[in-house]
Amino acid sequence: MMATLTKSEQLIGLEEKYGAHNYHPIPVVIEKGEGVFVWDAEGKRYYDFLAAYSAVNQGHCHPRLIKVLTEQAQKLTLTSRAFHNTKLGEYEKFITSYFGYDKVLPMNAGVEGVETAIKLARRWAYDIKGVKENEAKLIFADGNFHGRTIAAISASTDPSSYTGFGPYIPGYITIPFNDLTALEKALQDKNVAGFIVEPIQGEAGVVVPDDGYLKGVRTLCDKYNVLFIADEVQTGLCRTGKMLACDHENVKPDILVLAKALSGGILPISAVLASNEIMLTIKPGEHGSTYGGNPLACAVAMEALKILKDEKLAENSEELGKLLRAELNKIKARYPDVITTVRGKGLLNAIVIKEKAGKTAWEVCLQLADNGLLAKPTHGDIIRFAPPLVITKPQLMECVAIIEKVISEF
Ligand code: IF1
Repeated sequence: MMATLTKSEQLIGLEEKYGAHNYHPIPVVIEKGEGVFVWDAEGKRYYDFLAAYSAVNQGHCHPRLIKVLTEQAQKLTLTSRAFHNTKLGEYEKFITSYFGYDKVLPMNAGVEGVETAIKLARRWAYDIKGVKENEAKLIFADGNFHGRTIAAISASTDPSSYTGFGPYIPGYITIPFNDLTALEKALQDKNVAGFIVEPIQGEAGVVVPDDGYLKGVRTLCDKYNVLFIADEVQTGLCRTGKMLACDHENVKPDILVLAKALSGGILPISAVLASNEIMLTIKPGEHGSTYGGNPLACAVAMEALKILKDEKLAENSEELGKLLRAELNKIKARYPDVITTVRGKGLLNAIVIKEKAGKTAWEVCLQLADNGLLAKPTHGDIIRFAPPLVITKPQLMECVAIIEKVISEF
């Protein structure tokens, strides 16, 4: 007699049969989300320690976002940019003054924001810097992750991102992350338009550069008349304990790319912010997207940004991030043969697991799930811990207890 499958098992079976196999998820099927919690199809509750890779900084289904979403959705959702709409101008004014830039170009996915930044940098190089047409170069950091499009994976140094998808976009240079000497050497090439970098490398496993690195990048980009392009898709919007990761060193990138928590996990919204000089190099009809700047996204994004400040999420991220790392280091000290590294900034953190008796970070994550905490490994042995920024101290301590229990049983 075939045992009856649970609802979760049935649903996983449907994905297996009818969906592309482009992911290998932790075997948990989520049905409901609220704040720091999610519930699976059987009603089991978990702490979400991934927050959809920092898209749910405001917490799952934030009531203020759901209210704005449902109100706007009953009025107008999409016009395309063939016409104006009553939310776009209000949003553009709001977000440009929020971050201190002249203009914003609204897109949808984070990678579309990165692609837009690439196009702006090249266009600025030709029209303003005077680089010869089709000669513009872009510098990226080893270990980068900027998304899954051909232009993004052409910059990748991770074979699992680029293998089998060539030929790649020309005019790219990669240099070691956190290495100002290597950057200055690459900047000797007069055709360089910009340096695109994550202020903290997320996918690489929460790699935090030395203090002063971002300031050094800013200084070198000024010295060589090259655009400093910050991909803050994952590090931005209070995740690292400041509004932007660049704020830790008080540096202002020439082009700022935002996404993920710009909608608080409600719908895909990205934004590229820049000066008039840079932004106005793209003329009408030369770039855009069907949903870019749609009124639903504009309404939700304004509310998502207001929540960050109203609920002081940067301060909470800073304070609880310090507490989390202190607690993780205590666990590391007790189990040095399991945890080799603890690193992060704000509530973007990671631990490195030493494989033991054939057990890996994957098994740790399965055990964490069994104990009611969701996390996922990256690059095999690194586990990212990045809960929604609305987490409270008691909730964080409960999660620390779960992590300690699992590590002790490893
Ligand atoms: C997936 C990774 C994280 C990003 C940075 C641009 C993008 C991302 C710094 C593109 C997206 C997501 C993609 C998502 C998982 C997640 C991720 F594991 F893939 F690498 F966060 F580290 N710049 N990161 O982190 O934004 O187009 O996805 O909206 O499953 O691929 P997107």
